[in-house]
Amino acid sequence: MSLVDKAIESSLETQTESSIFSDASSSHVSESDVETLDQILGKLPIRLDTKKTKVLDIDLQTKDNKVARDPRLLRLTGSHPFNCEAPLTDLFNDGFITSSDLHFVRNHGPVPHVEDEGVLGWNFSVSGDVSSPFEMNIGAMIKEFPQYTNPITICCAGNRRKEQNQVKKGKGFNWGAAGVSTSLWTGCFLWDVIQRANPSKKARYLWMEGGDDPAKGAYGTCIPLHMVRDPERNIMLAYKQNGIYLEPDHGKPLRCVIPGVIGGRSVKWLKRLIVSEIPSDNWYHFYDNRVLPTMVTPEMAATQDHWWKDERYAIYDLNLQSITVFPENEERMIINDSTQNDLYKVKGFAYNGGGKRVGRVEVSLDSGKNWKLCNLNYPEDKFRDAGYIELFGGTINVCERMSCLCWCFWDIEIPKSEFKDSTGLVVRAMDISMTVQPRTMYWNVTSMLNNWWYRVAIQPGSSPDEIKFEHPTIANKPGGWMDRVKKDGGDILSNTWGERVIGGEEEERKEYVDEELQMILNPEKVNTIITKEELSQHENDEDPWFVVKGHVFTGTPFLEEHPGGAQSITMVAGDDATDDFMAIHSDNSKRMLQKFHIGKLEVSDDKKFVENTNKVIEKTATLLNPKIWKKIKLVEKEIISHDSRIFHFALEHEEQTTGLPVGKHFFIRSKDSNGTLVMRAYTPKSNHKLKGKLEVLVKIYFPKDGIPGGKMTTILESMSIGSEIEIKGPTGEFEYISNGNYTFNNKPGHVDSFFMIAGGSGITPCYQVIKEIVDQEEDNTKMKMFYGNRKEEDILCRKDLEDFIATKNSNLIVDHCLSDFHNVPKNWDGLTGRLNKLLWNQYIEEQKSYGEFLVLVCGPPGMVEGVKKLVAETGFDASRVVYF
Ligand SMILES: *[C@@H]1O[C@H](CO)[C@@H](O)[C@H](O)[C@H]1NC(C)=O
Ligand SMILES: *[C@@H]1O[C@H](CO)[C@@H](O)[C@H](O)[C@H]1NC(C)=O
Ligand SMILES: *[C@@H]1O[C@H](CO)[C@@H](O)[C@H](O)[C@H]1NC(C)=O
Ligand SMILES: *[C@@H]1O[C@H](CO)[C@@H](O)[C@H](O)[C@H]1NC(C)=O
Ligand SMILES: CC(=O)N[C@H]1CO[C@H](CO)[C@@H](O)[C@@H]1O
Repeated sequence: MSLVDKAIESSLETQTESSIFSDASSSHVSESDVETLDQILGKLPIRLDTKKTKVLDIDLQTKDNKVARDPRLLRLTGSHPFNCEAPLTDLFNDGFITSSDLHFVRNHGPVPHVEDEGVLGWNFSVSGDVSSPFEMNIGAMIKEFPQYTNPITICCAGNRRKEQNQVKKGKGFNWGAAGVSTSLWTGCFLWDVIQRANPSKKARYLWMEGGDDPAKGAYGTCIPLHMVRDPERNIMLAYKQNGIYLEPDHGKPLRCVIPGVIGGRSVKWLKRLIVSEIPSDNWYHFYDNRVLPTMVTPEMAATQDHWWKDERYAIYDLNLQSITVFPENEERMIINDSTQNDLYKVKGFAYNGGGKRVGRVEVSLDSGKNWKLCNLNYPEDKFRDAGYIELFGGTINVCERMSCLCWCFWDIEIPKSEFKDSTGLVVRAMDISMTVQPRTMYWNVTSMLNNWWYRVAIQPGSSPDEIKFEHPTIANKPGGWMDRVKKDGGDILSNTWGERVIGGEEEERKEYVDEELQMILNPEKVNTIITKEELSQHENDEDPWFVVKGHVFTGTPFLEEHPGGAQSITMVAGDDATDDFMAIHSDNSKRMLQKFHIGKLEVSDDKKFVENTNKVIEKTATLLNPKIWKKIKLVEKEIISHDSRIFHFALEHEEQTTGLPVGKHFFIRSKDSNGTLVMRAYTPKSNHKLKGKLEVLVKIYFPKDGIPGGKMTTILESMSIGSEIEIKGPTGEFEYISNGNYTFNNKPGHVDSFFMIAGGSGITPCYQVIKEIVDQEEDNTKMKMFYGNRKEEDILCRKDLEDFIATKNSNLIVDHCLSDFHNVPKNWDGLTGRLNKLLWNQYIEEQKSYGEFLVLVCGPPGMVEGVKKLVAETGFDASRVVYF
């Protein structure tokens, strides 16, 4: 007889006694909705060969490239680290026990990798304020301590955070309402293990540390020791979930499972247990899992450390929560003469912290004036009633405790007619200490433990008989009533949740102002409608139009002047350029767009203007496409000096080249830690003939003296190996062909010599041209470069330049110049100071003696301005200067 059969058999034997908790309401629950214990256990264990998980493409690019995952999971922090929740309805439909595939995941970094064979040998230690510290492995733990299997709900403290972020953005990413899951965990009672080490009487906390390695060192936190001691709390050391070894995302091979407490304390990949008189000193313990007082602003939190060090604001027990699942978001209901008396079953779940039972759940269709009592179903009681059951190598011993450590389900049938004139359905729970969920949000800077009434708004549908439901927010997607109300200028936190109340007292409404949109619109053009037909006729290089935020702009008058060159405009011709435009332009540049506004694009569902990043990747011979953002993966970060790096990226396949003409550049873009898109142009160090790879030389601008660091360089610096960045191009007005032939502003030309002026990391475009000339033996174009840096150690590619000089002899001369007089080395034989008029004139005279020449300039803004001034003052022909 299998374990499951045995479990079911023993459960049937003991099921005759009814639960002491069976209240009147539970008899109203229709049987079809409630899983029996047989059904719950019959689904388990979920066999490996029927699992839906596999290693997904998106993870192949990251350090988690061995971790199988369910594609239904919604990623909340991009591809990596992996933080996810299931779609709310899928989570609910999975039943009382959530399969490990759909269980929410909170990771701070890459997932440690342990093979099945390594599980039993995994060591962990117990030390600190104990008289007998020890280390043991999981195999010994299983043999030497009683083993238990228990259903336990784990919930992230950030569950429903997206709602708080809608009110005001705090710290932390957007969780929907499904950051909660329940599984059967197998392992030992943590106190049994701690007790063996004989903790001191003065010990108050148990620190826990994982074997992972996120940004701030191994994740660690703590839990008050009295909770560990308490059998009603049932804190476990678990090595199995739902009958099989833990999945990597859920802590393989060993984790703490701390019921009734925020999920952040259930440390995964557990390595160390430390008994102490004081709370953990781990970075994550201080700067995570706290609810700071509501008046603490993000700015105060960022600058005043004492808020984080105050143990009073650390959160342990979860708070009371109830969430509606049905009606779903965007669900529709027809209420007419023939349907109005039909019953609709509203359904959801609830949970509470500290083992306290949810005593009642109520819903209201009139904003909380009148409440209806819902049926409540506690599947955990079925385990409680069943006595001892052996399952998965442990004993189910829920019968030994009164605490409620799992979620419960509620439902109520309501005639459809009652939804007709309602503006929304709110739900609230009350626990057995009569604590009730609050009507208003307790906004806090970490946006944790958000548990105000869960409100499903009711909106008119597409016909007079139809209504439509809206949840507050949707994980990982736009939409929901909070978003709508905000755009309508409503106050989400008002008495009516910001809704317009028909026939009611009209609240004062703020005009919703999209400030960025206002900056770019010409008030005289906002009512001119441009059809898509018209727009498509301007998908060309001569008279390019483009779209930003639903409005059409002409790029034609600006083709000449645009600092990024005509190509940065023509590459978005006929397209939606919103993201790119917003990412790169300052408020001043945004205002300049007003002049080029020609009207509003007609609205329809045409998907052409939606994101162009998701197009299918074809195996093209060259990477770059001026219209499509492609993804490339970071494979190596080479540290050149304290602030210079060469980032090595892998192209889409090994035979691919970049397709970047010599002298041109590309854009890379990515989101910063605040989710704002940042985009910058770069020229690579690697050659266009190099296959499968791209090397980008970057000087990192670190934050200093209160000045923030470079936006893009900060992103690049923090990229982990295996993560991706988007690239598009080529762009630029200048292209070097060979033997002195080039094109500039689409016109061909020929030179005998180049005079290059480079500053700092601005060497890269000049470097490209030099390398091309050096590589072609017969190319005798002369090159003179003035290369300015602050200090000698800032000089980039010095060795390469020396090798080039050795190859090309007198055809390449580099004058190094240091601008920081205080740091010129004693034996320095180069120039000092900056490029001045005297030097400029000398260089120009020398160039004239070679014949035709162009000046190529690339450097920091100050240097470029300096050159522009020299050009103007000396009356030099500006059309012969290329600014990269
Ligand atoms: C666990 O500890 C034992 C004894 O110190 C050691 O021999 C063994 O290599 C350790 N196992 C692992 C996987 O590190
Ligand atoms: C009411 O709506 C249902 C569902 O759309 C439809 O089948 C039915 O014919 C409607 N009845 C009346 C009286 O309009
Ligand atoms: C993110 O936003 C905060 C608050 O607006 C700001 O202080 C911080 O500099 C931003 N970070 C980045 C990387 O832009
Ligand atoms: C350079 O351009 C000239 C015309 O300007 C042309 O005759 C010559 O073939 C070109 N050389 C190369 C190598 O492209
Ligand atoms: C401290 C803080 O930032 N509190 C905010 C809480 O949310 C309200 C409602 O939007 C803001 O007005 C407060 O500034």
